[in-house]
Amino acid sequence: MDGLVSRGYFEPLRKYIASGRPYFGICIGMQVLFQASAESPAHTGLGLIPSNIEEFSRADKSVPHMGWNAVEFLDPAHKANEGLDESLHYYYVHSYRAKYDWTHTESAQWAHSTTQYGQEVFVAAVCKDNVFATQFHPEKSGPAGLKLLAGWLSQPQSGRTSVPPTPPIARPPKPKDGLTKRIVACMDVRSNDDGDLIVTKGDQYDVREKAPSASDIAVTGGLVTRTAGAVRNLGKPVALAERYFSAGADELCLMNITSFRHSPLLDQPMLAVVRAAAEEVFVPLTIGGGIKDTVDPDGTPRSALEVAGAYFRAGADKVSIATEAVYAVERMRERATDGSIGEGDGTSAIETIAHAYGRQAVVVSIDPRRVYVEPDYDGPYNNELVLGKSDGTEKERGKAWWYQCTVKGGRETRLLSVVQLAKGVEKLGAGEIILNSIDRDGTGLGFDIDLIALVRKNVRIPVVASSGAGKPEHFVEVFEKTGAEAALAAGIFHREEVRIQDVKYALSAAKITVRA
Ligand code: 1PR
Repeated sequence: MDGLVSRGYFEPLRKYIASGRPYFGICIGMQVLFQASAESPAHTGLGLIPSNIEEFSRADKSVPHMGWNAVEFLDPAHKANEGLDESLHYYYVHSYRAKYDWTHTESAQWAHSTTQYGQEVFVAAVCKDNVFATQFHPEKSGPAGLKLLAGWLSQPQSGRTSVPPTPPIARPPKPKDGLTKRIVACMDVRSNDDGDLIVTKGDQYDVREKAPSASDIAVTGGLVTRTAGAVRNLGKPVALAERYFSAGADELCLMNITSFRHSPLLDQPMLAVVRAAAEEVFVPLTIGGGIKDTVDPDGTPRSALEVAGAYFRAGADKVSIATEAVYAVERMRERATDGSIGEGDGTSAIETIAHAYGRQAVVVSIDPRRVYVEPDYDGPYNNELVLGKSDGTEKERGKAWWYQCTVKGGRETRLLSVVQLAKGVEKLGAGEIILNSIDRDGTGLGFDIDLIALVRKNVRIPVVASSGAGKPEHFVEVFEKTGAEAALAAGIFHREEVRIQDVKYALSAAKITVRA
């Protein structure tokens, strides 16, 4: 609303809509049609729909509502249902919603369809005369969303203004929670030894081949030396992103894994990758690595917010922060004098980006490692000890463990546990956690169920389980045992050992809702 008012668009937009010309609002573009929002009580909306936007209750679910959910038509015979399909899923990402109150006739008449999340039924789309708007993102809803947009764009002007011919009847919807579990394909991107950007994949974060190839043997001054193996090359990032989109991935991640080195914004090659991927991929795209304050080669300082902004404008939907998130929680804990988790000071990357773009746009990627101790250990983090069954080395069998956070892609450990980090970033304003495991990464042994269950029960934001997937059954296991909202894999998809559809068949067979 600030943007609309300061640019002088508020009144022209109201007049435009009143003139009967077509309006298609998406997400916040639907919410501005209402009177006001709890997200920013000091602002007023366009006020066309006489009710307010409120926050989801966290009592029974993770907030933001993030993922693919169904719609239900309020008037099944409605002409404008064309293009929307009750049997398909659409992508939602929001913490605030318009509650569907069918007893409030004036606003309920705007409601075109509803969606259920947890116990709450909210407005999925509004439609009246020339105005159509959706809470979900059609531009990120794969073929289903593109069909809706194409249908709306090809409607004749006369068709739009005459729909609906009579006001729809306000009536209670049938409650139906259609939120699916999400399958995420992740691409770790870095330059190979020739300087080309490639998708690589590590074993416990080591991305170099074990056996050096002929090209890794260097001859200097008659002395033959063997350097480390070549960086594993699993393909080109944009080509792989297109492949996963077509194969039915619900989301994609691109991680710049060498960003712990200097990562200027000027001529950042990852920006071009994101731009090219976003032109072909119509599901949410997360970009991670190097979301931090930086300095361009000409000396221009760039804030993390500017870096994130450049990725959003290039087509990313979410940015993922790892190293800076650890530092921010450490600073927050240092500021607290009473041993509590502490408070943010508004300056961290998580806070500044969440403030500008909303918490749903900020993901924190966590890289924890198991630390084995004796089962009767009584030191720091003993309240987070897991007494599970270790699949580690002989030395680790029969021991207990806790999970320690790392930075710079696992190169440095910090005095922070995974639970402290997860709770800290949630408080700072992160909207989602990608939970990796250095121990499981690339092993194919399955997700670290203990780790994911531990974090899941300590935060109320969505958790993406990551690292270790080796077969479709591992996805069934992680969803059944941990309550994670999404599961991510890399190696098995890159090497084409498992297809995304194989994972979805296994989940459907186990009665876990997925997007077809
Ligand atoms: O610290 O904010 O610049 O972010 C750096 C990002 O790069 C972090 O998200 C970090 O996890 C990632 N990263 C850094 N080094 C590596 C590495 O592999 N050497 N990749 C790395 C981490 C983990 C996942 C992987 C899953 C699934 N890779 O991205 O996709 O473990 O793999 P699997 O299914 O094959 O087991 P910053």
